[in-house]
Amino acid sequence: MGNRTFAIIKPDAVRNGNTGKIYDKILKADFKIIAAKLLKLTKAQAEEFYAIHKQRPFYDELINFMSSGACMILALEKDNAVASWRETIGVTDPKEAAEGTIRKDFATNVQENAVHGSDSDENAEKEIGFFFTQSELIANQ
Ligand code: IDP
Ligand code: MG
Repeated sequence: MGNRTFAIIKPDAVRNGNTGKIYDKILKADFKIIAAKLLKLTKAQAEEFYAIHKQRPFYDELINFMSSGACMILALEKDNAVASWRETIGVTDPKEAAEGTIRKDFATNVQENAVHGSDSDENAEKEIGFFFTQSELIANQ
């Protein structure tokens, strides 16, 4: 199991002033933030990041949403990071998400669901590499 994952605090959560509260959840769940940047994605960046969902009916809306405002882009470190972060954020649809998860507490709906989390070690490394250079990752804190 890898010890890094990739997270986004999505535009709905940044817009609603929830960045700080979500940072608190990240740190209380014992993740280290090893890189962070505030970024308004271009449509092209959002399209490439979510290319895997191109065939899904919500793709165009998702691209519009993800490029609609600032995102907080994060690389996180913890043992078993991918699974642990997925557990911390909860399932995609906040109506189904467990109590205390970030999506349960901060998501608006299945699309505007506050945060992203990688779904595998391989994708975590790809996603980190998409947004951060190697020298921006502050390891061994
Ligand atoms: P995940 O973020 O929990 O991994 P995915 O299935 O990978 O969920 O979907 C990526 C993102 O696409 C979701 O986080 C959400 O923003 C959006 N999305 C997923 N399913 C739907 C849907 O049924 N309607 C609208 N948006 C959706
Ligand atoms: Mg996913």
